[in-house]
Amino acid sequence: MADNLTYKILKEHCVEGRPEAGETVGLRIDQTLTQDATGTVAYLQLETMGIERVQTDLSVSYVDHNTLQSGFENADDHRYLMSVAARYGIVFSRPGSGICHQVHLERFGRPGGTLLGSDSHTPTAGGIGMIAVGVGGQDVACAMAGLPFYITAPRVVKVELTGELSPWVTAKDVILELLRCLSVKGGVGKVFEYAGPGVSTLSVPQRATITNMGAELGATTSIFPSDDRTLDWLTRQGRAADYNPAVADSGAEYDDIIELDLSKLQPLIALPHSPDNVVLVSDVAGTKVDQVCIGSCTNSSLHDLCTVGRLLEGKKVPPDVSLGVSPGSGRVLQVITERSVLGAMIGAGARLLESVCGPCIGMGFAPPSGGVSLRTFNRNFEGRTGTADARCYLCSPETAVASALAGAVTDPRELGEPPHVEEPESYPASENMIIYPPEELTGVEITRGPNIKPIPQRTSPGDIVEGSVLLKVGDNITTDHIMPAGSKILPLRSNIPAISEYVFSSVDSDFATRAKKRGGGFIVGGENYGQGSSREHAALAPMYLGVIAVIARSFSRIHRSNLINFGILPLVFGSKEDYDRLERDDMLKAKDLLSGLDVGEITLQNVTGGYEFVVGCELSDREKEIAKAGGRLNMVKGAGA
Ligand code: MIC
Ligand code: SF4
Repeated sequence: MADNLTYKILKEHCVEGRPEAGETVGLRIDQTLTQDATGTVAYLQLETMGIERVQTDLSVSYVDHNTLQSGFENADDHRYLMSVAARYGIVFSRPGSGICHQVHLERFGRPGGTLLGSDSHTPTAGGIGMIAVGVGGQDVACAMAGLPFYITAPRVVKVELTGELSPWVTAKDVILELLRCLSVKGGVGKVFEYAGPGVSTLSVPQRATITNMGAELGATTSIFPSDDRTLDWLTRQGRAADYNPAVADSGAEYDDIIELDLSKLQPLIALPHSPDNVVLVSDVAGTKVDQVCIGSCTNSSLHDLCTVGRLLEGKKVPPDVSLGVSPGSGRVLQVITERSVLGAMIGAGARLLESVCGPCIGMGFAPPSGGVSLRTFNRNFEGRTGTADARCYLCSPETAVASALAGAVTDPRELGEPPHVEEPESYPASENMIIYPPEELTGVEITRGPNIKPIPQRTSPGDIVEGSVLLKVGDNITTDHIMPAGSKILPLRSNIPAISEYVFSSVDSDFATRAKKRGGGFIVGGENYGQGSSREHAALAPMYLGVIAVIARSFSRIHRSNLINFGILPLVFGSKEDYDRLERDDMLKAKDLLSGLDVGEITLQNVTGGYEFVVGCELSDREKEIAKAGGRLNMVKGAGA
């Protein structure tokens, strides 16, 4: 049978189950990545698994999310992560080395391989032909321990690219167009596989921008074939030996096909507060901007930053616009310094930020009250910038620069001829930022600071559970709503009791107090509950507060598995009416929970409302076992291969 690229890689890595859409399959994972904000909890779990050394071909621990070090907490986390890496044979990428996805693309990703990362933008590596999936830290810890990664085999959508991008239209506009057409729920259960004659017109960094933001579609992952352009780019990174042609069989079959003519696209922009709220840049031209940010794992490649530098050369950003630039990696920063691109940026009035996530995750550079922030990033959820009432827009670096210079949203086509930017023949190695583990691992001490607390655990649920509805929310609730990030909360990622005080704090400041007072209860949500980040804190912290189940109309993939992994049941409403009539504070009771888990349906009694309703609980056999054990950690302790 002629396989598409996705299923070729899945079949090569399948160790359990049948690789057919809808079936649960166990995959061998070649590489893993973690970042500091999800990594500490992932490694605390790895430590309980009783392994001597990681079982993957390569595992990398990055520090890129929280490098503010406004107190001892982050510095201690970094030291812990560095010592765990040395202890278990993991490569450590020091703070300043760059954003995990950009660095992984440059240095480690391999076409045709599998990568599992505790960050939702792990699919960036699909830009060089990897099956790269974002998951919670526990799944990554299990993969490092040599256990298979279980996933529902996806449906594959072929995105047939034809034509070529017009001047000033970019890869960002390609993915914004898909978001405009398909929405933030459009990719659930799917892999987007790019194909067609348009592929060879896109460079690796452009492909990576597209696969990165496939996460915003809710997709399992996105992938491009690897070809001569991939080989050329890897060669410049000094990694020609890692090249491997990864392509679909000719005549490969797909579940669906989307046709996209690149030449028809125009510059696009996502309006507040969702990445799929997309319109033409020209539709909102003239909107005054207060701040412009260039960077993030979506748009901080060398090509992007050189383009920005060339556009800023000899120009001045007006005093009422604050322009910030964060290069994607230390390597990118080094080249833009050597090529005088940085000088052009500084001369124009840009502020240089560290080569980390920074403003993207609300770590500094927050906009002013009610301010408009234009970002080349991938998420513009309400409050994520760190300023509750800011209005955040997402666009390409080209649109961002045109707008920064004009002080208002501007179509980049007004800038005349686009600059031509050449990739360097070879990138500098700058190995000092990457620390390889010692040959001999025994005797390495793990260093733990006082803010690093053990992971709380849940016990198995009984047959009867009861509790009240602690909170009722609407559609598309993000993990940023459930467990906000930012400079105040991020330092608490290694301390679940402390971070749990902030659960839903931006939605309902009394949530944690109410949950604790009532000894837990239920959360009620609408469609696509838990979209966005892979942070398992959005499950772990509610679990710590006693949340028994989330009853929603539908769930995002990563958050649903995180809930199951930490012993919270993801229950699905049978109808919109059932969702509508349930109210906050209603008392709910389930009498047949365990048998209900087996049949996939649980009857809930609304004691306050005086009626019963049935919720779905469709779990795979493996997930049922996890739910009955009260979470996966109870099952995998000491289970390392
Ligand atoms: C994000 O973009 O929201 C993050 C921060 O990178 C998260 C991970 C986290 O919360 O630590 C993600 O995308 O998974
Ligand atoms: Fe970092 Fe932002 Fe990318 Fe998340 S989306 S990995 S916070 S740069």
